[in-house]
Amino acid sequence: MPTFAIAETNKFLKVDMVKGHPVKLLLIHPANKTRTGFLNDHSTRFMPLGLGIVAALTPPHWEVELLDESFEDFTLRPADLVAFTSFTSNAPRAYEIAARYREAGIHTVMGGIHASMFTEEALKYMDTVVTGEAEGAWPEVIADFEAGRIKRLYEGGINDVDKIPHVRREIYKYPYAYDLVQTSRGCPWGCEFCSVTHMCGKIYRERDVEDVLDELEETTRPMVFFVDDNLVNYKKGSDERAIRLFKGMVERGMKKHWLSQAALNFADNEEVLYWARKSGCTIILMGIEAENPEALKDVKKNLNLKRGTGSYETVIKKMHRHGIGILATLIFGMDSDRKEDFMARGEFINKSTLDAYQCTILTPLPGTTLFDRLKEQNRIVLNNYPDDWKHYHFIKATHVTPNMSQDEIESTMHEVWLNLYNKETMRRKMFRTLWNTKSFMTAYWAYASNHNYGRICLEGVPESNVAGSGWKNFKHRLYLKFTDKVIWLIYQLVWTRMIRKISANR
Ligand code: B12
Ligand code: SF4
Repeated sequence: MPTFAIAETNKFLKVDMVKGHPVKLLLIHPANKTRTGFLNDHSTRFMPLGLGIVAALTPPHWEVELLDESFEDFTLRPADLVAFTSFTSNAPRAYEIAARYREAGIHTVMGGIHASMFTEEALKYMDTVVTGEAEGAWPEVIADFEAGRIKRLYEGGINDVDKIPHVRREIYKYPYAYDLVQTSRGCPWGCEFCSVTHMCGKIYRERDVEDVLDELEETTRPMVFFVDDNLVNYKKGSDERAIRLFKGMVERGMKKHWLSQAALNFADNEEVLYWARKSGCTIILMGIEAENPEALKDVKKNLNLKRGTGSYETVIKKMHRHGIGILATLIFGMDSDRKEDFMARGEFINKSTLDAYQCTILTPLPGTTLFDRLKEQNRIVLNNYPDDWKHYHFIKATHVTPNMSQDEIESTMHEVWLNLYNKETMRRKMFRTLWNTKSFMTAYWAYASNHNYGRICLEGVPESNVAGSGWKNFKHRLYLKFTDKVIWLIYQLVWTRMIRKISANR
């Protein structure tokens, strides 16, 4: 008997294991189809790590399948229980798919960041909602479902790191370029625009290094993304822990190229940088946010204020000396920002030795103090929820500032994007990275990151418009065409071959 039929009859009935039917859990990672820039390339499609943990917490008599809409369009497929994870910007799509399953009488569950931050809303569209971490709730959800008494709401809370299981990686049947691994959770800084402190707690919770190394040995891809919010925390002993982790990777002979997220303190200890590079660190994503202290104050980026904006170049230089690149995130649309501040921030990026940059519009994510403040000030303009959540991907202005309208924010941002993500600037940055880091790999990663993010921000803008100011000049045109060919060749040789290899191993 197909499991689909079991589900239809079993919605609130006790699941009868004695009959020996495998029960099927379908995990869904929905994709926001209104913003396809995130989905066009292997390097911007990432495995949903939370669902790998949900799978790991599911008893072995369950069959588990993952449907990732970044790779595959949704089609209604058999399941007894359907579980979603979702960012805010994907929530409307999760609700749309859930409606199809609910119509078919199949029980739907949603967990993850959006469901945790906007629980009342999620409860309207799902049969069950799990807030917080799966580790604290999923075993109970499954037991209750099997017993025919599944509840509407479960609270997973924040758990001891020893409870985190190894991610069940065989569910990732798609050709993801990176394996995602998390070594710590939590952040005490509470920047106004960020949900991490609310979702993951104020205390850094660091996993045991040997356990992380064991999990790393289970990964199959040559590239790893450590998804920690700050790989080297501001906790006593964090440097030593990081060194142990990186040294461990070298000693166990892992040949990985990796990236992660970290703050300015990443460059404090030369030994951390040395072992990071030796273990395969290529680029570090860092929340620079702004070059101007007033803008940092607006969003309570105290971490950078404490160090001072003058420390940026020293940090970059130290990382470069070890061959490590820096992928900076920068925010536009703070309260004090005017058009000239947008342009100045763009110019700062251009002139700085930052290798790659993600320039986004300040966005009030649900559950953040920014959301509460802007809501109270009646400044959120895209607020027809849940539909408007689809615009909360940082590329669209969802609020107004005291100095700028929604249109002004968007058109000025567009100008900044064109200045930074044009072919000429990206090529210049790439050669500069090569010069500064003496690493071909780092230069290529930085270039690829800029290229990808530019494509995401300038989605729909014709290629000729992003060519660069010199596009009309013959010499420049020749130069761009030549470098285009070289980069395409490298892409074919290295990247495409690797993706094919990963696909063949699935
Ligand atoms: C890695 C990461 C990315 C990666 C990969 C994303 C991916 N596919 O997983 C990349 C770089 C692509 C990315 C991009 C973006 N990201 Co991001 N990202 C993260 C980060 C740092 C870690 C996520 C992670 O893997 N954590 C580890 C796993 C284990 O945790 P988890 O997913 O939360 O899962 C746990 C619980 O939530 C729960 N759970 C999760 N799902 C489910 C499902 C069920 C059924 C149950 C029971 C439980 C459950 O249990 C899990 C285990 O405890 C988080 C910050 C953070 N600390 O969470 C931001 C974060 C998720 N990103 C965020 C944002 C805003 C973005 C971007 C919009 C930014 C941008 N414009 O560049 C884009 C959007 C991309 C897109 N495609 O839509 C926000 C999301 C806020 C929100 N309300 O949606 C976060 C929270 C950071 C922040 N600033 O607040 N991101
Ligand atoms: S932006 Fe970074 S430092 Fe600030 S709260 Fe979020 S994770 Fe912590």
